[in-house]
Amino acid sequence: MSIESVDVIVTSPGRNFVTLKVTTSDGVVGWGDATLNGRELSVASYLSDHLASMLIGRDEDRIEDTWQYLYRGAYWRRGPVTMAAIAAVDMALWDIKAKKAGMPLYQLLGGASRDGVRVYAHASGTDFAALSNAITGYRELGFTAVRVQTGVPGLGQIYGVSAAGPGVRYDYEPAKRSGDRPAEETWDTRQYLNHMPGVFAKIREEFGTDLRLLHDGHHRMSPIEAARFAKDVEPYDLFWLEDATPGEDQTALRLIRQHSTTPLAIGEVFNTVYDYQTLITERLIDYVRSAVTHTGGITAMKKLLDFAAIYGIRSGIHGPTDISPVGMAAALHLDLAIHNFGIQEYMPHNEQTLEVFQTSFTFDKGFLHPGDQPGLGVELDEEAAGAFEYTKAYLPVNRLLDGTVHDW
Ligand code: GCO
Ligand code: MG
Repeated sequence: MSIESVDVIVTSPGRNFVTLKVTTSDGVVGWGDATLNGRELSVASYLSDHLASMLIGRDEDRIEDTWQYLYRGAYWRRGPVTMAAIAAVDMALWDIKAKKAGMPLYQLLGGASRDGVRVYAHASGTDFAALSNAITGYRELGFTAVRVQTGVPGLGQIYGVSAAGPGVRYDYEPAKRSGDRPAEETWDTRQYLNHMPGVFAKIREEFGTDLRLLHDGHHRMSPIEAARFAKDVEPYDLFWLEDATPGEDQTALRLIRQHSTTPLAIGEVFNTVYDYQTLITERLIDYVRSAVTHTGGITAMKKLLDFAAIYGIRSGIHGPTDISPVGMAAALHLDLAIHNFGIQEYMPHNEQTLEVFQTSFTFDKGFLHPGDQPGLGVELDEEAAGAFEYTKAYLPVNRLLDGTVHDW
């Protein structure tokens, strides 16, 4: 048996997705998520213009060999576009292997280590009342963990908060269809640092101490600002503070660790284990945030998480709506199987997306389960996908009050 065809499907059911379809000579189809929010067509071209011809005729069962062939064969190492393309191929081949074995993928990864995958939702609000409503809504749905993001008085639209007012889902994940350039937002870290600890105090006062609270700093603080923030929020027992400071300067986390025991999560913008080497070996983080879709797929993610396990570091796989249901399913199979599972991000996809992707993972009282369909358990409806044309979209650009470009 061999790979007979490789197709790249770009669709936009409310937001852009790139999906790889690999079909074997026996007609077995595997799917892979190749979505890189805001730069989707780069990955689509990498797959269709460069990798597809390399895959035709290869033995679909040789997953590790294919991974090494694509990684080392590129010559140029790493990066989000390359690793998203390799991830899509890897996911599709694992989907095929599990389908041929007649098993859900997690069974090939060692079987279930738990009954379900604890997930966290995104609670946000322009002010505390709206945030409190959102938290209440997610608790009523059974979530035991919520990420909390709120507006900062004096600042307008900022990351993580829906501009559409209370109760409306945060809609920036899909990136903004803002024509030929990104939308711009204004930021001021000092106002944020002075505002947020009081928000956590009010949340703990209103919702008690059981609820797991997560917060995303989204790369916007300097190391010393992040150290202050982590120390200031220590009394509110966060499950994690995410992307407290840009993580590519891995040694910056040493400063935060010197000042606080607030658990730290980093890595959604990383794409190989090498981005984590110091963070993991020096235990500068507590959770690995990469998405299967951006980090070379299931093969690479399993190796990364096994490496992290040696240092007592757990998974916190990235799962916003710009990870497709295929990428989400891949995460859930890994989440169920690995021992050092931490938590899984879960932003439910919109109705249009679920018209295109037929999923079999299920949500029950704050936990997801990937299901027991053979393979990943997600199928793409190509006809439905064809109805949603690609529209260029950008993630926003942030500027400080004086106009300096800043991390968003
Ligand atoms: C998260 C991420 C997202 C990113 C988005 C970019 O924690 O889910 O920070 O909110 O901004 O994935 O495409
Ligand atoms: Mg994040």
